[in-house]
Amino acid sequence: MEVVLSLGGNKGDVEDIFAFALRELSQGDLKIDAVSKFIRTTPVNCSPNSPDFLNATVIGVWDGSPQALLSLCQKIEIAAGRPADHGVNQSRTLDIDIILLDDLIINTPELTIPHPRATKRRFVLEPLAEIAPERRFPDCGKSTAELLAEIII
Ligand code: PH2
Ligand code: MG
Ligand code: MG
Repeated sequence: MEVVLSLGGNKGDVEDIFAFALRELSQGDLKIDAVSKFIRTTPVNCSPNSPDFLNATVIGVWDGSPQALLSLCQKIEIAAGRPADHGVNQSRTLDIDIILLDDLIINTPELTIPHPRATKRRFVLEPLAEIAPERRFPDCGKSTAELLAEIII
């Protein structure tokens, strides 16, 4: 399956943490094909005075189940120092979100794919447009570049 992941963090040495995450994803059997630049972004829907984020996107190939990929991402977040019982949109060392998995649409209590907010988030679409501008989102049928052009702020 072709996987699109979004990496984000705004606590600690996030560049080093992203490098760690990419190594761990590879060792966890994700075959990484492309990694965007790491971009600095303004916090969205976070408490006032939250530090800026570093964001990036990754494209890879995954041969296991969606649930196994989610478990791998969560294991790496915890290894990078993010508590398992973190609050919503709290500052974090590492967040790994699964944005797309082939053209699958998944709605289970654990996993919603495509990621429900990805199509409105510049911090996801901008780095993704660098590595996969033509990639379409199966729920709305639009490409990354089209969705990015629709974002006003
Ligand atoms: N992640 C969030 C909420 N807000 N803002 C930025 N700039 N970058 C993020 O990765 C981010 C966010 C929830 O995971
Ligand atoms: Mg997130
Ligand atoms: Mg997350």
